[in-house]
Amino acid sequence: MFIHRPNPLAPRGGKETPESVFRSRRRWLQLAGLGAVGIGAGWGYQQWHGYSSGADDDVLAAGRWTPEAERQYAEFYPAAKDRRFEYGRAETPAAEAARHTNFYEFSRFKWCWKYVGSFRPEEWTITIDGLCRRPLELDLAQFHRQFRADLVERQYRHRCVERWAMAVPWTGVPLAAVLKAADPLAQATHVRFVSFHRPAEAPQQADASEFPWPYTEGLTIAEATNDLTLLAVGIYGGPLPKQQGAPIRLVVPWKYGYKSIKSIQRIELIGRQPATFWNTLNPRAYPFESNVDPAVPRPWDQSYETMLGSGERVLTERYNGYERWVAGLY
Ligand SMILES: Nc1nc2c(c(=O)[nH]1)N[C@H]1C(S)=C(S)[C@@H](COP(=O)(O)O)O[C@H]1N2
Ligand SMILES: [Mo]
Repeated sequence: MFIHRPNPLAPRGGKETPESVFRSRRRWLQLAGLGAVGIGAGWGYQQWHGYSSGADDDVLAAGRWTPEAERQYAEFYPAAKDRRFEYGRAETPAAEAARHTNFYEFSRFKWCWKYVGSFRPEEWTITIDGLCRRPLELDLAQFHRQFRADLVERQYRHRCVERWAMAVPWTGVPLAAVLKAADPLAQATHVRFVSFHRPAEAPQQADASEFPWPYTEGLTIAEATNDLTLLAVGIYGGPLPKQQGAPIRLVVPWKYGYKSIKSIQRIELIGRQPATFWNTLNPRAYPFESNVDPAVPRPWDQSYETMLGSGERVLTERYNGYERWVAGLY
């Protein structure tokens, strides 16, 4: 059985969450006097400025790999379109998806593109091991070559628990194909994903006291091998921008965004439910399963979402509208 291990690194009683940081700050401001309102206005301006400053070209340029690496992987794009999947709404502009990101290794704010300059996703090894007969250890080029025939482009919606959403075309390999290559043992009930730990490249990792690095996530084996579950290496017909989880990330579109772990180094087949990053910090706000579902109570309302770029509000659907694909799992 999985036993919750309290996280010794979690600040302020482990209540730190992306939303509550802002909420508690706002509450505090309401109680303070005029001076504090002034500080609040400055903080608000800094947020707005940090988000809005930067031309689309700068946002996209910040995320690019070295020119040599971009040349090396160009042959894999565009991948064959998998026409079974459609957004059902307008596509999010590439620059808007790259401008507003969650990537706590780089920043607790949304303009992570400003902090990825030192990140080197080209130098990467991905390991698939644990309860399997054929563990794999592949550098990025080997990964692309081995799974070339499985590469597809798919239109998916993405829904963050903070209520922002996007609709983007990923390029990737169904995770089922990668796990099959490792030949899982029958005892493997769950899959654990581990992100990188490079404090010299990721500014927020240099401060080890705040978060339990590296970022980790998990799925059941049935979820991991569901048709929808994708290991993405690209977006908008090219390699993933650094701030969007280069060089390889998970995409599970029927779950809240934090399940879609970025910049994965290890995929481990295990026989128990693993501890995960946000669940360790706040199990009540971030349960292990975390399917998008407006009917499941959360610390804040999940009935609607706001599209990046257009600002359009859309009612949230159960399983993010992917019920047809995943209802059999639950
Ligand atoms: N390693 C890592 N993966 C991560 C996160 C993170 O902070 N670190 N944030 C998650 C959250 S909360 C969301 S909503 C998505 C955001 O993906 P995007 O920024 O590419 O839109 O990535 C998820 N994967
Ligand atoms: Mo998120």
